[in-house]
Amino acid sequence: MAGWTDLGNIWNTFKELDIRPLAEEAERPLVLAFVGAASVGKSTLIAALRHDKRAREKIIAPTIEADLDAATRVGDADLIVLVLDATRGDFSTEARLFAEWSGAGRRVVVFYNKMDAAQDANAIGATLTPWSGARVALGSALDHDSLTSSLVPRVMDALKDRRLALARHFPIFRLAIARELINDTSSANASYALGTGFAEIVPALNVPFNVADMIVLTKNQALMAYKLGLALGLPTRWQAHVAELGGVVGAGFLWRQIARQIVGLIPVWGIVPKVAVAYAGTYAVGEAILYWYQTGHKISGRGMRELYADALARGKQIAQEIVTRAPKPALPQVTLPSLPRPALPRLPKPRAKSVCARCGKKNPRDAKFCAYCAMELR
Ligand SMILES: Nc1nc2c(ncn2[C@@H]2O[C@H](COP(=O)(O)OP(=O)(O)OP(=O)(O)O)[C@@H](O)[C@H]2O)c(=O)[nH]1
Ligand SMILES: [Mg+2]
Repeated sequence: MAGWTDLGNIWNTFKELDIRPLAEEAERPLVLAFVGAASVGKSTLIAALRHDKRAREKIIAPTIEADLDAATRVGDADLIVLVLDATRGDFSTEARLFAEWSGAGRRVVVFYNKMDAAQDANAIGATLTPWSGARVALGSALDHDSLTSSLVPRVMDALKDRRLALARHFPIFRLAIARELINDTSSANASYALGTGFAEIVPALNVPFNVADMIVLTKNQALMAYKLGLALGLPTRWQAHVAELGGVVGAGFLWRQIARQIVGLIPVWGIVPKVAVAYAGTYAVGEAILYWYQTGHKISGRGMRELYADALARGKQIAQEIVTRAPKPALPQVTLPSLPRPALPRLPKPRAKSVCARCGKKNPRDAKFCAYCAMELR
């Protein structure tokens, strides 16, 4: 059972979570097939999928490359990317294949490559008819930005149910999918905080949640951190995530630090700050992990403060939006200071900490692994 001092520490929460289904989903094979005429840019595009991988990371991206006359090689690939050369005009073979695949219920994204070399946008417009209703992207396999803005979102949309595997095996999708995970979890936590009613303040922690809130919000955060690690290509063992990300997000003080900036406003604003803190605390954890991924470094103290400020600004805005949208619950017509203190369990005295033999950092006494370096604690 986690003690008060552990509340909000996402790394200690792992012991209680069943993360196997997530790991299995992220590892389940996902095959992308690239089909197109000779020299259309298939190999270049497949190579571009590795963009954004970590230095020295070995990626095994399961792909199939097939010419138009070998299109049956797509087998049962999860997604077919039909690659067209935007500088050419006759796509009748491609149109026939597309119709076949659509009829068979296959997932297909059509990609006009070599847009950098295409002269005539009108001519391209005239070739769009066969793909009506399909996901169509235009860009250049030589230009990552064009892929990020066109192909990446359409493939993500086609493979919504396979996000973790897609990001894990094809690094070009990682940042976009990580952002989606962060936004989804932050919003889910904000909605949860809204649903649990008026703000209460946990005395010692000084955060506007009760114990049950803290446990649920922190679990969601822990799951998000784990999913992010999976999406960003970390090993599936959660201890490996603690080792890489433990120091990155700190040992659970995020709620408190976010809350400290806002908690005094609760009597004035009612429910909004609580929802904003739920959003911002989660968002800041996610962004700190992304910062680590992009730079290989833990975010600096100053960077973290900027991140909080940004997270909080977003949190307030989103909180206002969802509070306005939500059906109005019958909230008590009293302001907080006049409410009786909720009957919370008494805080136990801070317990002795166990010191990590490897890094010397202190951990809660009942922790089994060091939150900073994942060393097993005795
Ligand atoms: N201008 C431009 N050239 C590209 C683009 N994508 C690929 N190319 C070039 O097109 C040529 C063929 O690219 P590949 O990736 O080998 O094409 P492929 O479809 O794999 O070719 P095959 O496997 O031989 O059928 C290479 O010279 C690439 O550099 C693009 O977006 N713009
Ligand atoms: Mg090739």
